[in-house]
Order: sequence, then C-alpha cells, then structure tokens
Amino acid sequence: MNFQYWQPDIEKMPRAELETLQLQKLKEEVRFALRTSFYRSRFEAAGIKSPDDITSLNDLAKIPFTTKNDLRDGFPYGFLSIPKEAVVRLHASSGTTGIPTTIYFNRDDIKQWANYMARCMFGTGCTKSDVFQNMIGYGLFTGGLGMHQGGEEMGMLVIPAGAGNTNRQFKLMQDFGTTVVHATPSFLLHVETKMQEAGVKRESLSIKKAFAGAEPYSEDTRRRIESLLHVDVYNSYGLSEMNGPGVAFECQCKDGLHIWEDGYIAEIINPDTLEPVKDGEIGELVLTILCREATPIFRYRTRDLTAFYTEPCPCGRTHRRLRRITGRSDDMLIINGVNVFPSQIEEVLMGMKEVGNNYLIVVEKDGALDRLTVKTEIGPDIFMDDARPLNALKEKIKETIQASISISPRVELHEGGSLPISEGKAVRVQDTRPKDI
Ligand code: DLL
Repeated sequence: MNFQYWQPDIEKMPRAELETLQLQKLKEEVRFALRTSFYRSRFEAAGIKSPDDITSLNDLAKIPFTTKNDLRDGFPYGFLSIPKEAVVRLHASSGTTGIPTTIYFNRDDIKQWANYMARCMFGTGCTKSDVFQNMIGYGLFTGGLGMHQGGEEMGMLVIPAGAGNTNRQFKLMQDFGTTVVHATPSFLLHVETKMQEAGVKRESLSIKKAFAGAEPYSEDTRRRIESLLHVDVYNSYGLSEMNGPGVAFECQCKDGLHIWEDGYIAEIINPDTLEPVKDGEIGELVLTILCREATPIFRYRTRDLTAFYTEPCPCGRTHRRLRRITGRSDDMLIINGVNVFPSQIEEVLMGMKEVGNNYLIVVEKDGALDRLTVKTEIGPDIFMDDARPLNALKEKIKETIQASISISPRVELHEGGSLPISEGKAVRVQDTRPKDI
C-alpha cells in the first residue's frame, strides 16, 4: 500500500524523541494550567509549583484525575487560562445534567486542531481533489466545525452540509460529485435506507470514503456500511474536552486508531482500582491534552473503554493505536443482575443480513424483574405480511442474543425506516426503570 503522511517527521518520529517532545509540551501545559485556580490548588497539593517540578513523563501520575463533574463545577470560566480577549471560539457539550462543559480556544489552538484533523484525513488517502461533504451537526458540537476546518486545511473542497435531510444530501452529492463523507455511523446507515426509498442509484454517486465517529459502533456495523454504500469506512474518535474529533483516527490499514501522541498523552486505567492496566488489556482511556493553551486539561477520565495495540502498525506511524471503543464504563446495563453492554446486542444485530439498519434497546420493569426488548428494523428482502420468515428471524435474533449475553430478550420487528432516528448521536437505549432502585 502506498501510505501518505501529512507530517511524516512527526507521524513516524522514533518513540524516544516522541516522548521527549511530550515531556516538553507537558511542562508547557503545566505552565498554562498554573494560571487557573482549579489546577493551581490541585498542583500545589501534589507538590507541583512550577513546570520545572515535572522532570519526566512519570511525574504525570502525581496529578490527580479530572472528571466531567470538575469541568461542570468550573462552568463557565473556571478552566480558562488566557485573558478573554485572546479567546476566539468556544465549544460546549451539554450531556444529561444540563450544565455544559465548555472549552475555549485561542487562534493558535484552532490552527493546531485543524492541523491534527488534516493529518487524520490525509492519512486515509484523501487528496486535494476530493470533495468532502460534512454531514454532521455544526454549532456547539465539535464534529461539524472540527472536521470542516481539517478538510479545508488539507485543501479539499468542503461542503458544510450539516446533519439530517437526506434528500438534500443526495442532491449535494450528485451536484458536486462528493467523494468523501463524514457522519455518525447511525446516520450513514439511515442514508442507505433512504437511498433505497428515494430510488437514488449508487452509480449516480461518486463517494469512496466515509469517516464515521462520535458514537460507538461495532466492526459488523463498519462492514455493513462498507458493503451497502460501497465505501471505505474510517473510524474517527474524539471528545469535546480534548477539542473534538482528531484525537485518534484510523489510517489506511483500518485496524486500530492512531492516537496523536504529540498532542495527547493517553493512559488506560482500571476504572475501579484507577491503576494502569497491562498493555493490551481493556480499560478506561484517560487523556491529557498537549496542544491547547486556552483550556488545559490533565488526566481526563473519558469513561471510554479501549485497549492499546501492542504491535506496531504496518503504516509506519509510531503513534500507538487504540482498539475500537467498545462502549463507556457508564453505559453498562445491569439487567436482572447480568452486566450487558449495548455493543454486544449491536454486534448480533448488525451481523445478520436479514436485519435492517436501525434498532432500539428497551429496558423496563416487569413486576420485580427487568425486561429487555430489542426492537429492530427488518431488511428490504423480508416482508411484514409474510409471517413465517418473520417468526424465524425473531427466533434467530432471540437465540443469538441469548447466546451472547445470557438473557433472552423479547424481539419486535419493524419495517425498514420506521424506528426513530436522531440527528445527532443515536439514542440506542431506552431504560425506563426507576433510577432509585
Ligand atoms: O463526539 C467528537 C467527535 C465528533 C468525534 C465527530 C468523532 C467525530 P462529544 O460530543 O464530546 O465529542 O462526545 C464524545 O463520544 O467520549 C465517546 O464516548 C463517543 N465517541 C466519539 N467518537 C467515537 C468513536 C464528539 N469513534 C464521546 N467510537 C466520547 C466510539 C465515540 N465512541
């Protein structure tokens, strides 16, 4: 394969040099952070009074973790480390509590972010002749502007389409000859369903690649999107607290996401003991940003579950690879005492050809017990008025899920395109059980 690199000197930097660079940038971030009262007091308690108290990367372990609640407590300006007149943009993510976490950027922070994004996209084989349709939400959400500025930075023609409105998306794709798209994996599947409905022929489109991220998805979902839309799908990972997309991205090998270690220090910990896991073991990803002045954040507990690859990547990049995120340590469902990750159910459904592109997991109380219902759309080859194949499919789904999670679900089959779809991240779980039990 002919690999291409946006910044070969950094992307293929020998590990020892990369770690020296990380240390230098870490000290710089400590200097920025000492301007905020939150980190000043945290650092003081940890015996860090100046950047010179950090003499090796091991010193990072002296700094306590930062959580989403810390960021919320600091709302709105508690983590801002530059004067307000030097800030040029903010992004925010709201979450469920209503108090947003807000991240600020100065001009240089934005430039650096765009550079990391360009690095990701170029690394998948994109070129300046590509036409990039960005089918994700703009606004406070980082997915829209983040990828947009990366596409511009590497010289693609960027169409700021935003999320939703599939008919307009098809029109844009046809009018401008779109070759690369970006969306959540659930929206990409929805696009395929709507293509069938609208009678849009795949031959009338020129798309070759899709960047998919912002929500967890399985390898089976990737394969499904690739075979239905005839595109190469690249996994894109990021979070608002660490700028947004551009933290880790797949290269042309499509096997694990390179985390840009000149911009982030990654640790993986056991979420219960908070100790580092062994290399290759799954745990919670903890990130420290090294490429932003306006809002430094150290050892952020992402709640995302992943593992480091232990072998180097054939592409020659030295930045370590993360496994596909399997879920979050806080999205685990406990159903009648059994631990279940929604990703286990997704894997079963997306691996079955007869199943359609959208599904919903419902958990509710049934007397003293919990009841799991899996609602899923059927594929275009099965018809709602043909009872025999429907019943056979129901049985097959039930048995395969039971074999995977040891719980037998109720299964409901729905017509393709009939389950609700959200414009942002997919809502896959409806848990209506009272929270205080
Ligand atoms: O979702 C940033 C982003 C935008 C990433 C577009 C990729 C593409 P937040 O809204 O703050 O930021 O949500 C971050 O989404 O902690 C993960 O739980 C989840 N997530 C993001 N990308 C992936 C992925 C953006 N590729 C949270 N796989 C993260 C699994 C993902 N989960």
